[in-house]
Amino acid sequence: MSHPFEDLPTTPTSEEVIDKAFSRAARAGKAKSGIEGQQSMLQTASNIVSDNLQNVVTSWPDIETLDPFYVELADAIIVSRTDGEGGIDAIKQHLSEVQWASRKAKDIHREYQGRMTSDADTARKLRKQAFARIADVVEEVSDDLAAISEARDTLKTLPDIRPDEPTIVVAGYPNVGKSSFVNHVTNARNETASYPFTTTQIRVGHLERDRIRYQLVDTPGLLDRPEAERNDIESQAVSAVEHLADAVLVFLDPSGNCGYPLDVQLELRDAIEARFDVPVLTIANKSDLTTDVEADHYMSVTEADNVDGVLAAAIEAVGYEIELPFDE
Ligand SMILES: Nc1nc2c(ncn2[C@@H]2O[C@H](COP(=O)(O)OP(=O)(O)OP(=O)(O)O)[C@@H](O)[C@H]2O)c(=O)[nH]1
Ligand SMILES: [Mg+2]
Repeated sequence: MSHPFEDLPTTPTSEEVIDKAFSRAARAGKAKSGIEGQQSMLQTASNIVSDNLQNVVTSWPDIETLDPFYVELADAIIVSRTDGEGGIDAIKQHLSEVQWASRKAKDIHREYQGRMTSDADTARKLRKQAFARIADVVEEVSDDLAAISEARDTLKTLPDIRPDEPTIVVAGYPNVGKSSFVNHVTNARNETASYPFTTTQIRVGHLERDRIRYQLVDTPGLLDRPEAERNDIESQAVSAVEHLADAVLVFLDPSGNCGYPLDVQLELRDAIEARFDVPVLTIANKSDLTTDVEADHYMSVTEADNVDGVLAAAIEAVGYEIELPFDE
């Protein structure tokens, strides 16, 4: 189980990078004396700074090669966490600043080492000068490191969503029975992962049919009201979900017990049908109360009536075919 941001290591602060570099340098300096001691200190400090900053950059997945679902979702999440500033492009920029600082630390080393050859006193002075410049360079990217660190902490908490797995998205107004359905058919309340997404979370459950793993995505707070009521971030999250969905189930509650009149529920269904390029099935839930609406399928989750039928229809709509290696 993993998503592309799961293994991102902690991002160090600029102070941590500087402290580590200079304390290691002090140790390295003690092992030698005179000019050599000073040179060894500079080399150690420069290496530690350069390597640590480089690690920050290389630990990030290559954004260009990520599945568009993750790019879009990460973008929305990072923007939402930084008051509308940033997004994936900002992270790329921060990473390239850190990359610059990593190279700069090496350059400073190169620039000074040739000059630290006359006598120990001069070497010491130059080494101190070089340390100050290295510290300045790291300081200069402290905001970049902080932004990367924040993005990393947020992205790590993404639920494990597999863009490549056949996916059924469950949509519909609040209280129509979406979660009841997902919990019923995935039979795994514990497996559902949530993402705290502004007011919203994406929940994921899994089930297996004919040895194919299907992903069920419940979208409370997202695909549960008119598009006009969504803010930018939520709209972007919907775009992310568009990349993900292989079929969409729009749940209706014709009883109106959910608290929303049927006509607005049908409008939402029409909007989703217009927006998604994959099969969209209309599912009338709470058939134990009423079935007074036109729909593709009727069920009652609480009475366990035709829930499996709806699931089978969804799987059929996904139409996923596994390619067997021995098929001719
Ligand atoms: N009578 C009846 N009630 C149902 C049925 N399915 C779900 N409910 C009830 O409807 C209420 C809402 O169900 P949820 O599954 O939480 O609805 P939801 O769509 O996930 O709601 P949000 O998470 O708020 O978007 C609960 O009290 C369920 O017990 C059904 O088939 N018949
Ligand atoms: Mg729910």
